[in-house]
Amino acid sequence: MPTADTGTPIEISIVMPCLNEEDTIEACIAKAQAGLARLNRSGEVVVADNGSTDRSVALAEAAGARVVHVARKGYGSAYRGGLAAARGEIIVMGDSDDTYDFSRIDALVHLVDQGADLVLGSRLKGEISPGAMPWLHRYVGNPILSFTLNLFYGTRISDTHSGLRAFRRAKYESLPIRSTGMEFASEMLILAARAHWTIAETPITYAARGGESKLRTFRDGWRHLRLLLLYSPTHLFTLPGWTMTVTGAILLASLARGPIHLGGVFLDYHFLFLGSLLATLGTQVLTLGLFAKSWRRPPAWFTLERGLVPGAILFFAGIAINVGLLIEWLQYDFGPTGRARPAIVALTLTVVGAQILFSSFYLDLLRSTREEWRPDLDVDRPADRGDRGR
Ligand SMILES: Nc1nc2c(ncn2[C@@H]2O[C@H](COP(=O)(O)OP(=O)(O)OP(=O)(O)O)[C@@H](O)[C@H]2O)c(=O)[nH]1
Ligand SMILES: [Mg+2]
Repeated sequence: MPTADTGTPIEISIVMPCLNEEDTIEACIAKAQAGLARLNRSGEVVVADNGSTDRSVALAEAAGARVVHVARKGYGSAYRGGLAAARGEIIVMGDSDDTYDFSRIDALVHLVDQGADLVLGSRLKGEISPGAMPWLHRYVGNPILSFTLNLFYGTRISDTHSGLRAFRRAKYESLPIRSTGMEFASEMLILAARAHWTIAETPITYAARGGESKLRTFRDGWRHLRLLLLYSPTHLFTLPGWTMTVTGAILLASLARGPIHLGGVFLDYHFLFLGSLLATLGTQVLTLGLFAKSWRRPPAWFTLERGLVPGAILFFAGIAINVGLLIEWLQYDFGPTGRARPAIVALTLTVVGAQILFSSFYLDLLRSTREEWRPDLDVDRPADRGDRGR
């Protein structure tokens, strides 16, 4: 098998992150070398280590791998360092705990050859050996995170947490990945989806790992979820914001004149308060969503006046209702008027209107100070995509 040492261009780099995997690293490298031999392509095995304290590094070197030492801690950092050092045209990445069979990477590589931008080994379409994946990961964590990623980013990936993947190095280098931890795996998929990559899957077998797991279920699960939310202001702010605002507006409009009966259900002040709360909170969340989106690219429809006009209408409508109530009170010679309902509606309109007015100024400031957008984030949203991941 020709390798880097012979001076032959390297066709395939197999990159593995490694943190204290002395029980399995040799087996993984041997399987990777067998996989390259099966493909009959030139290749290298790169092991990315950032702090193993066991014999992993020595064993990896002795087994013929090139060990890359990465200064920064974390799974994502290790991969970023290892991938930056890889020289092959095609990259296959996977864990060094002997859970993935690197001797059978041919299916992944062939799909890259056929034009897929990213190929994922799917454990769910393939086989998961007994004891390889804890119940909590298999039936709770992975399905929830996969469902969320597919929903938010318009992909149809069965196994978003699969660590066995293949792609072209040049394509990978176009992704502005910044994760340092396990959420690296999700960030790669989000950015690939946004960049309209063709994503393919092939069934693989997932074996039980040797050595100790480095995954901390709740900490790492949260890091994935956090990333999924932060990359999608639409799902984090805009959709919940609209839901709250519209529900609040309906409650306020229905209860402004008096209580309502829906069958045997009686709705009164509490639901009016709830309507006020939802409308106020919803508007705040919506404006935060606009700010978040504007950080990347301000909405094309926005002008200061388009924000100020509806804000002023709502604000002054609230003030007008309050002035009306004041006049009524004066007419009652400062006595009780019992007009709490319109007062609640008025206060909501005033708060929501003022929120929109001031947010519009803030948004205009953001817009005028962000003439040059960050090029690494200036990519289309998944909703614009014609071809979704297959
Ligand atoms: N260099 C480096 N490698 C890491 C780090 N964390 C994890 N790894 C490696 O990344 C791979 C994935 O970690 P695992 O502990 O196997 O995580 P997992 O596959 O999600 O969980 P298990 O199902 O328990 O195996 C393994 O090869 C680890 O050795 C790290 O901080 N630095
Ligand atoms: Mg593992």
